[in-house]
Amino acid sequence: MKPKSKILIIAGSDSSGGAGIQADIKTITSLGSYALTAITAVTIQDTLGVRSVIPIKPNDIKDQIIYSSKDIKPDAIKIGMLHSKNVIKKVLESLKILRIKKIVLDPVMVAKGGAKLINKEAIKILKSSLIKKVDLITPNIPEAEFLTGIKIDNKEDMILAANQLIKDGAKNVLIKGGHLNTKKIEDIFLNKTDIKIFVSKKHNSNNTHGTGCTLSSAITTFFSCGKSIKKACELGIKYVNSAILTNPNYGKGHGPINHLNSIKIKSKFK
Ligand code: PXL
Repeated sequence: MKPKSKILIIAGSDSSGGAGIQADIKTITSLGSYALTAITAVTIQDTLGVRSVIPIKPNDIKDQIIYSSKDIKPDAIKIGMLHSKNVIKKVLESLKILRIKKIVLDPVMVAKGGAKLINKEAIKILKSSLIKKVDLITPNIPEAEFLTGIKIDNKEDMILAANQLIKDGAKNVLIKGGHLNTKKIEDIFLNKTDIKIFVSKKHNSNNTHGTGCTLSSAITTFFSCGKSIKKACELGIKYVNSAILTNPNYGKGHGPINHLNSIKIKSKFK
């Protein structure tokens, strides 16, 4: 089987393999596409938490992006952990040079164990510049609260925050409802003219490390292969839901999900 598309991942490395660029590569590969990478930081961590973060120099991040993409042109880009203002500036410069049409941004802020993966200055520029340059942003509830200043306690607040992000210049927003204390998980997709609430079963599991990275990579893969951004969100959510359900239960803390669960989705995806 040949890869269906080529995706550039700009994100951090997770040594435990469940989140970050490792989750991205596994997701993209298991859904049948090819992954190129630009690593923004190396984290040292296990399922119990992040021990340290080693940043990669902003210029070296830009060089990874440009050098590899000039040779193998990506169909789409997935952006994850961007820890500082200078990293975001270099990513913005790179996007301008590459002119790739399909871009998904997961505004990564905090790891499952609570470690901060971005600083305040960076959040400012992410909000003022980067969200306008991408097709979709996929914040979870704490990230959406941080980006909008809106306290989110229910579905109505999620819709309010998503509308605020559209006003701020985002093209499409998917706010993930997993942090709310509800019976089912409700994720809200919204743009200027459309709203869709995706409802999924909640699996009570401690093994949800890397769900955000996995979801945004799955969405990018479906989007890169010609699905609409809304359909790509629906398929990505299904992929993550089934990855949680079939998690391998590794490690003593927040364990990884199962990236090898793509079989059912694949037949739909043809
Ligand atoms: O899940 C967010 C995330 C993103 N990127 C890296 C991470 C994590 C969480 O641990 O380590 C590199």
